[in-house]
Amino acid sequence: MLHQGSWFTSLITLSVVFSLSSLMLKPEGANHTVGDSSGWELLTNYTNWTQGREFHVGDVLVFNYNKDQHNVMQVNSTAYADCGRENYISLFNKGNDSIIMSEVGEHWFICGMYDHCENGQKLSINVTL
Ligand SMILES: [Cu+2]
Repeated sequence: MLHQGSWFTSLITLSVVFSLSSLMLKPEGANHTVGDSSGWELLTNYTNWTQGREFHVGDVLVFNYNKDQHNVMQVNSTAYADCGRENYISLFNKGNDSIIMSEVGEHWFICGMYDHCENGQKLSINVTL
């Protein structure tokens, strides 16, 4: 006859196993490689690139670029509009930067090198739940 304590132990073990498997089944955020194979550079129109895409909280933006030529500045709407480089929110400059979208709303990115932003190297996306 099974001791009552063992029953509880089995139940707890089962529930732990189920919780772990539901965690593993939880869908992860999507990866979006900015500019696809072109990456983050001067000749891509990033407004076109965002067309037909959905960005959700938990998704990851991947910026691939030559770090001697470009960087990624997360900025506010004003800095996005006038390419202001002084008051950026975050600066990324590794050349292969993964940025997790943790908040709902508009997110703005510019290149802070040379006059790249003025020449159109900027990205604005709307992140939803
Ligand atoms: Cu650039």
